[in-house]
Amino acid sequence: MRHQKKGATMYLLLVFVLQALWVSWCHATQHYPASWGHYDVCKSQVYAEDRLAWHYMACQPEATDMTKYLTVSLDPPNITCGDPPEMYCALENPYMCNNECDADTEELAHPPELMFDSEGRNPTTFWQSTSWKKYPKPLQVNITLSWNKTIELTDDIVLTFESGRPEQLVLEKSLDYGRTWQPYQFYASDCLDAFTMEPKAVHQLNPSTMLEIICTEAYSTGYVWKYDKTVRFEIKDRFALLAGPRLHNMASLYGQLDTTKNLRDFFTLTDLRIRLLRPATGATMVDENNLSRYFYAISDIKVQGRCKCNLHANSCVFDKGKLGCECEHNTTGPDCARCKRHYQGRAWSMGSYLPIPKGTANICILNNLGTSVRPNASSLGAANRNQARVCDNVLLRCQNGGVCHHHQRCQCLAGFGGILCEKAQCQGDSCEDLQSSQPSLCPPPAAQTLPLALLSLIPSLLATRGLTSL
Ligand SMILES: *[C@@H]1O[C@H](CO)[C@@H](O)[C@H](O)[C@H]1NC(C)=O
Ligand SMILES: *[C@@H]1O[C@H](CO)[C@@H](O)[C@H](O)[C@H]1NC(C)=O
Ligand SMILES: *[C@@H]1O[C@H](CO)[C@@H](O)[C@H](O)[C@H]1NC(C)=O
Ligand SMILES: *[C@@H]1O[C@H](CO)[C@@H](O)[C@H](O)[C@H]1NC(C)=O
Ligand SMILES: *[C@@H]1O[C@H](CO)[C@@H](O)[C@H](O)[C@H]1NC(C)=O
Ligand SMILES: *[C@@H]1O[C@H](CO)[C@@H](O)[C@H](O)[C@H]1NC(C)=O
Ligand SMILES: [Ca+2]
Repeated sequence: MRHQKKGATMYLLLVFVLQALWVSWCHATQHYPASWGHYDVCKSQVYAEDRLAWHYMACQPEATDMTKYLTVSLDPPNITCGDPPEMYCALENPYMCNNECDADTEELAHPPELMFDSEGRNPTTFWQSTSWKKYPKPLQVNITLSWNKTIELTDDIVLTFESGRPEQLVLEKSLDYGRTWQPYQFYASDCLDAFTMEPKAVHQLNPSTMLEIICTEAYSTGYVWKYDKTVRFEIKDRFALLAGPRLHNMASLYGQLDTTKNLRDFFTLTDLRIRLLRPATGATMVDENNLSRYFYAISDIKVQGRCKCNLHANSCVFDKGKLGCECEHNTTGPDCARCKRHYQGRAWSMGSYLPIPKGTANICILNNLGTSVRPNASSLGAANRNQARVCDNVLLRCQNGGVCHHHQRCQCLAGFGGILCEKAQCQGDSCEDLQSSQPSLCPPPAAQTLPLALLSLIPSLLATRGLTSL
């Protein structure tokens, strides 16, 4: 008996320790949701009916630091300081002029590459523009970052300024390799004055307005710049609108990503552009006698993301200066956005995040028309056009995680029905449960912060064990 009691205490302790470890692990991974789910494997071998078979899953490359793979260009091209050499003064003190820029001296040059080198060095390294010599003509600079590949953002974009943060700037993005541009976010010390927009913050948005383009005054405020030098584009706060404050309900976000093209596109881009429109001036009046106080300097740009491979690849390689997905599931193309030749037995579709946690691969299948009739692209297109499309995985998607098959029917997840899986097959309270309860391995945030809640888990765990061995 004594022995058993000791065993029970040890067991309780072990459970407690394991729980604590598990909770802190969940806590850590939720703070850094770098790997957004369990989509790291594209296929695995399984035994089915006594033989080995491949099992395919949705997969995506790991999120990583995307600044290693970009090319940067400046407009105007000669806007970098140091040619000819120039002395700069501090914004807050026109008599403190010890910042020299000289493009021909390595220690005094400030080329664009210094926005992407690894920080942690002291003093910091930074790109710097010429000063506002031509005031009142605007001092405007475009910094364009190009990947020549569609990528998906997974974390906040963070710009760190060495100078004061600009009074006006716009972050723009392109989805078509720089042909067209859309604003991502406006930043100003006075949004109404600069862009005739009401100032807003991301936390004022809700799930139905989460893709709204806003103007924020949170990153341009006058004199506090010495202490906070960053300008952010808040990706995670937008995710949180769907996935909850600690991103604990990623299933909800995945469900929306699967079914809503706009949402996927919002976080997708090929190029980013930082349009610097007006430098920090500190005071309301620009000191025309000392324009060496006004310039832009950026020490670091952070862009975390991954190659967009349409859930058909778990790796993306950088080869000869070019990013490309290593496509699986018999797909091909830089984004795995096509079926391979001879694998066009059904229309291509992207993989699906649902059901959690492995998703659906939606692989391309062999042409099932006989080998004598090799269908070419146009014949396939015609065949598809002749049939009425019930669903389409790109445009008209099945709802609630359903998967479109042959454009003819939606295969719904358990608990949903209807042509587009739009109907929840449940009644009353259980219906709410089905739609809102998402399988999550991690305890809700409340349980993470309350050790009492944790302790209350243990008796129930012990009770189950009690049945078997105590
Ligand atoms: C940059 O080049 C343009 C012409 O391409 C010229 O008008 C301008 O003065 C130059 N600016 C500087 C700072 O050299
Ligand atoms: C203005 O800038 C020059 C350098 O361009 C500097 O020598 C001078 O001290 C600055 N301050 C004032 C008040 O002129
Ligand atoms: C910067 O880019 C915008 C479009 O995104 C363009 O209208 C503008 O002419 C570019 N150049 C400068 C110097 O602002
Ligand atoms: C972008 O990638 C394509 C191949 O996908 C290549 O042909 C083109 O030269 C690249 N463009 C640049 C500017 O690197
Ligand atoms: C294409 O798919 C088939 C299964 O449909 C698989 O056996 C084959 O290995 C795949 N080919 C490639 C190159 O992935
Ligand atoms: C494609 O196939 C159709 C019939 O299946 C044929 O009429 C057409 O000429 C083919 N096109 C090409 C480019 O091979
Ligand atoms: Ca740097």
